[in-house]
Amino acid sequence: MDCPFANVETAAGGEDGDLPRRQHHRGAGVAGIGDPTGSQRRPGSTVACDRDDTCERLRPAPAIRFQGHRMKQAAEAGERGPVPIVDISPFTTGEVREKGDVAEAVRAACEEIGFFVMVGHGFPEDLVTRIYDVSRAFFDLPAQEKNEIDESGPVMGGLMHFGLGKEALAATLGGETIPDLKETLDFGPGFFGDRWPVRPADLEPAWRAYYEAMSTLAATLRSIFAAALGLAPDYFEDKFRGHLSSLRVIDYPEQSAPPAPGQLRAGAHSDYGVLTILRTEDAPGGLQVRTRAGRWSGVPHIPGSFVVNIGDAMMRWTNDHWISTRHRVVNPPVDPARPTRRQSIAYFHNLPRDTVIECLPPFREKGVPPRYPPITYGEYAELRYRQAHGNEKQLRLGGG
Ligand SMILES: O=C(O)CCC(=O)C(=O)O
Repeated sequence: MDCPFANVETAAGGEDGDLPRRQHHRGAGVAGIGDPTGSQRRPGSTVACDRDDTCERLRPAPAIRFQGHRMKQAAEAGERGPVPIVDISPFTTGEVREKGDVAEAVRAACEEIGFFVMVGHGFPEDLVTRIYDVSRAFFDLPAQEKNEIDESGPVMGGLMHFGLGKEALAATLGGETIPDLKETLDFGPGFFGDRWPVRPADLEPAWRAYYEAMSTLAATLRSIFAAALGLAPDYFEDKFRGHLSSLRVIDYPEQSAPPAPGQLRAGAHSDYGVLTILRTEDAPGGLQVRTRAGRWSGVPHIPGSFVVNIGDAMMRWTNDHWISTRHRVVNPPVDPARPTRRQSIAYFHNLPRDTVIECLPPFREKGVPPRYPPITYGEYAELRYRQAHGNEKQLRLGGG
């Protein structure tokens, strides 16, 4: 709960996330958790999950491909699942018109669901394997050794370790919720943490290499966002100089005992920052998003892809035109024969402390005040942190 990176906003209260796993266990072929309307879907719109009976597994929307300047829109997304797949490669290699097509696909995704599955990104896969393996090696250490790394500490750019049950993402403005069934490591060059452990020896270099490469990918996304918003390609560049981004690796262990009622791998929340780039793992008990219609839908896992979503700061920046969508990680089904451990890697792209978030030019209307007053990112992050953790806790941001 002390983690400065905790992405908190919305409670699962009153939603089906509160149901214990056994209560929403359904048979194959029937839409699962949190989808009261699922059984009325058009035939072929979903495929029953063959491994995970706590969620419906959606057939992914087709990747957006480009033929000449004509983009094949993933218009079927509504039928096939709400999260579109966007191939961003033409943005770096394509013609002007193709770049525009990518920007348009991203704009539509950000307006409609706030999530997309990004392919064609060019991120080095060996860095993913490296951080995955070395983090797994840490999580496999004896608890006593892991717990020598604290949730916070005096080291700028240090590591933070949150043991199992130490965070409840669905904790909201005042609401207490049951802890998530996960263990995490966090790091940001601009955040205080504890020392890096002696073993695994490659932990710190692997994390720093991944962070650096992710920051480059985030820069590409910034220019896609600028194009999507009709802004100059470098519009966001000075605003992100010295950005306070962070990395988190999350271990969702096997569940040897049934979760408590309402307990999830990660409770429903929205991210409070600007943009999240997530590598998921194809294991039972995965990521779901809450659609505008209030339905929970699985996010497709495409090997080698990243799930991109915008956070509350971006929603505020766009005067609520782009949406920061609630998401959660559900429990795996009870099946002793199948491994269900899952590990994901999240890069949270955030602003520097002094950047002011105020309604972006495309959303300013003459004579109509924006929904939110200008606020620096530092003030905003502090506000959100206190909302989630109480006034006695203080967010320790670096970066000046
Ligand atoms: O592990 C996942 O798939 C999602 C994690 C997440 O939403 C978060 O940590 O904010």
